[in-house]
Amino acid sequence: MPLTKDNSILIVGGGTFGLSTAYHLAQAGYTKITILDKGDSIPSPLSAGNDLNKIVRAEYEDPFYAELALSAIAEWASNPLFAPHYSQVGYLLGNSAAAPEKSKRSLAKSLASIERHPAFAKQITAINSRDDVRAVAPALDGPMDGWTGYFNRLAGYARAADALRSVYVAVKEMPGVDVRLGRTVVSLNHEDGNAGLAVGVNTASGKETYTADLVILTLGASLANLLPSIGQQITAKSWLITHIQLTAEEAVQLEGIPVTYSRDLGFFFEPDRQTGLLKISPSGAGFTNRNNGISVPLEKNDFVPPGEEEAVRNILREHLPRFADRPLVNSKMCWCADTADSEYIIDFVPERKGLVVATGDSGHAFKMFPVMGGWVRDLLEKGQQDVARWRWKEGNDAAAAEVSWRVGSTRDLSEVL
Ligand code: FSA
Repeated sequence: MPLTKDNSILIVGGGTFGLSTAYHLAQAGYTKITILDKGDSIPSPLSAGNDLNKIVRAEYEDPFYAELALSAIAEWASNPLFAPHYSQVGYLLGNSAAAPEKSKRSLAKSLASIERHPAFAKQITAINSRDDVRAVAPALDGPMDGWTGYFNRLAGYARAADALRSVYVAVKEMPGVDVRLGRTVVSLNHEDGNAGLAVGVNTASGKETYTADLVILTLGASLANLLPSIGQQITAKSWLITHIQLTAEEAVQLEGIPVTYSRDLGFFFEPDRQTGLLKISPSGAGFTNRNNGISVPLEKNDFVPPGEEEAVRNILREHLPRFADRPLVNSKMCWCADTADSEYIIDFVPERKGLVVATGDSGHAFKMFPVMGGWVRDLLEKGQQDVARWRWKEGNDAAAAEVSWRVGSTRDLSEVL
């Protein structure tokens, strides 16, 4: 039976994929959309998008994603819902002298995806010397000796939590959208003699059941908790996100600095203009939390794994040494849903009528927030996934992911805590 705008649609998870999906469906005139989220507020503490800021850039080793990210940047720059949360400060991407060859190769490939692309004409400057860095980011006064890479002006960052909040506020006012918070989905069952699904929910005060023609699971790295059949296709991996507090004066000195990513060390953003918080995240291949083989996020994430503080201080010493000893604040582990090939999974679940997943961010999805819900809508309306790379990935083992832009190897938190 083809989908109509009056079919009931339940979105489980009000994070990045979930809110974008609700927004696109409501805009297209769907009339019965319900979002369920476990948190008592949106953005929910568990959402990876609940973060001060995220990188927005369109250079990819794969031109397919470069085009999608360009379409997202166009929305970030011009759609009044997203534009207040986007700062196009540019992206300074490179490798310190000691970076592994792998890192240098991946960067050269990303650069190739944009060098001859008309959208990037006059936007890219190669960085081959310390003076080249100074010319584009004079406020970075660390050694950065032998640092090479490029500066891309058609990029920047999104104030991620703010963007989620705005879309949430907009969506819940849209006709046909209902949001229920404090709802933990614990079961998914097919109703007897009916094509729809019955979704069992725990709340603080008891149990509820929701029924819908279509259920879309947008649970990020936590998806395997509810849908074990996704099995090895996604692996929850976490990275440290932390901040240093700058004074108002210090923050002004760094106003407008590009998002800076030394592939082998990590990345940081301009200080938040409201709070003076400067976000930093060290490089690495991520930390898993394996229980019986499959990695799922921890509930409590306000810790710094051993060695990671030193990694953050290295980033500061290299780029902004005057802050190298500042205390780290609001540290947390941010959980991504990694796939084996870093492709998203946006598809119907085989053998489960009416059940859809939109997941597998693989650490590169937030920038797509303005457009990703449109891909889910396309899937629903076509009734099948035409984009082969986003299909359900039976047999793929995300644990074997070898991601070109990451350095080091994945470790389980049980080995380090
Ligand atoms: O798409 C982007 O530019 C995000 S990169 C941020 C990052 O921390 C990765 O560097 C890391 O390897 C992991 O994938 C989480 O996201």
